[in-house]
Amino acid sequence: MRITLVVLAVFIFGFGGNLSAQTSRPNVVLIYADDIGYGDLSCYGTSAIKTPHVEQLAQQGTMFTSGYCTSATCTPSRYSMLTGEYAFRQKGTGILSGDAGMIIQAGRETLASVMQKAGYKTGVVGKWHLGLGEGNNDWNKPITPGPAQIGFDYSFLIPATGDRVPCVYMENDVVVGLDANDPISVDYRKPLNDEPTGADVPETLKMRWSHGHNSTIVNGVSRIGYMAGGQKARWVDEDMADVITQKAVAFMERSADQPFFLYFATHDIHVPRVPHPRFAGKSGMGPRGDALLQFDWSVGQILEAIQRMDLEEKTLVILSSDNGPVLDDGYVDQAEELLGDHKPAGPFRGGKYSKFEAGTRVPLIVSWPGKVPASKVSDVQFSQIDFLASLADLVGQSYDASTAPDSEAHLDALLGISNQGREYIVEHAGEISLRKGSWKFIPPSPGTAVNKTTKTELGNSPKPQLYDLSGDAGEQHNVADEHPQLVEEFTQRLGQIRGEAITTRKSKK
Ligand code: NG6
Ligand code: CA
Repeated sequence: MRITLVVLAVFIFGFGGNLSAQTSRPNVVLIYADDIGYGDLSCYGTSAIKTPHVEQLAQQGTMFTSGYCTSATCTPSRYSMLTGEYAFRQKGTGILSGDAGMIIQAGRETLASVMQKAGYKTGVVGKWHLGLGEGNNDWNKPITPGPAQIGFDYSFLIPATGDRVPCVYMENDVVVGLDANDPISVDYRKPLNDEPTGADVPETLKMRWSHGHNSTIVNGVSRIGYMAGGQKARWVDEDMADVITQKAVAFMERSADQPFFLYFATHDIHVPRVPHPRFAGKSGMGPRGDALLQFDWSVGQILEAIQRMDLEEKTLVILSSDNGPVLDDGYVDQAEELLGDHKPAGPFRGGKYSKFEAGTRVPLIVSWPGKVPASKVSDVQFSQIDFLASLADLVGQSYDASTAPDSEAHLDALLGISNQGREYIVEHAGEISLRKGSWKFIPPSPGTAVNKTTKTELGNSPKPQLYDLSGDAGEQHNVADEHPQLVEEFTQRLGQIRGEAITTRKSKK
């Protein structure tokens, strides 16, 4: 009877391929950091901070020097990575508030749905920031659509960001720790009660805000947006890395008998940086450095669990970040004052929000013992937009390319065995810029050159900018005037890439 049911289940639901092929498919663990810059990890050359577990990953695998996220901020980066469509093609894919509806349409093909169709158990743990439900949600009820509608079997989420309300976890569509006697409400326009806010009583806060972040106070830290109720459900920032790391490990343990895909999106090192007392004060660089140590610990826990389950040779681990680094992103945490010689952006210019390289050139490390070369440094151009097509290739799964128009399969590049990557890297920060080989082109863009609050050099200029990264990684010498033909070529190519947007939109109807 049982066997008949299993056979029936295989027949009805399918496993997306033959079973023997599947057993050779590795688990895939995508560790996705928040706001970690190219220069922030010790394997990328900093000596100011030690991140031994990430270093271990780099030693057992390949480390990329030209790995890119698609966007210089979180929501568009994650949207592109999961859908295989550049976020700039769709309105409403900018940084989302905590009560936004889900911006990836239910039922749409995503990196997760591709893996799920291939027979993988799929889970997302950590920062979401892609909206949930239809928006303006009732947080006291199950909220759909959510991750389950775009291919994740399991989810444990920080709904938006650590600095945005609601400051609660969600497990499979439901807030963890709901209490009918203390219902949760959320509002992004006006206070919900007369509790003092961060703006009213900054002197009482655990960590003061520097810009924005002056609304509801949760765990002694004021946030963006207002929330009331849900006292028992509110998270404790100091425990966040422990909580989500444990959930990620538990998901792997539960899923160890079949291939699994885990998207583990850490909160570190986004603001507010409030690491556990085990890490607080340990880096000598203040909370930002301490959060890096905490991130490294999380990575160590994931690697240890894989080892404990004896899955090392059956698991592909990818580590990257959603955008470049920022020091003051809205809280007074001495990130700048205690930086010393450390260069979060490595040799690059700009950072989070920027069109310069540091906006999107991020750490990228890939490991799969026996398959991915160990201790290798690869300079192949690789963008996270290509995870979807490349991993589909890995697991032998077809996908709906019409909704993932920008994802190209570059599996061998991702596995560190080919130097053939994508031709153009599209770097999105308001506008899109292009990198091809040693050239970096930023089209004329309105807007201020430097963000007043974060002090990031944004890369905006009324003139076209062209940099030769081979001798000028720091984008200091604009050679656009000396290469009018290249400027013309890049301008045309940019137009084409933008134009494909219009074609894509039309063809979808
Ligand atoms: C900005 C926030 C910043 C951060 C960012 C999103 C202010 C003043 N600044 O609007 O603190 O939350 O949004 O970061 O509110 S991201 O990594 O999720 O894109
Ligand atoms: Ca981010």
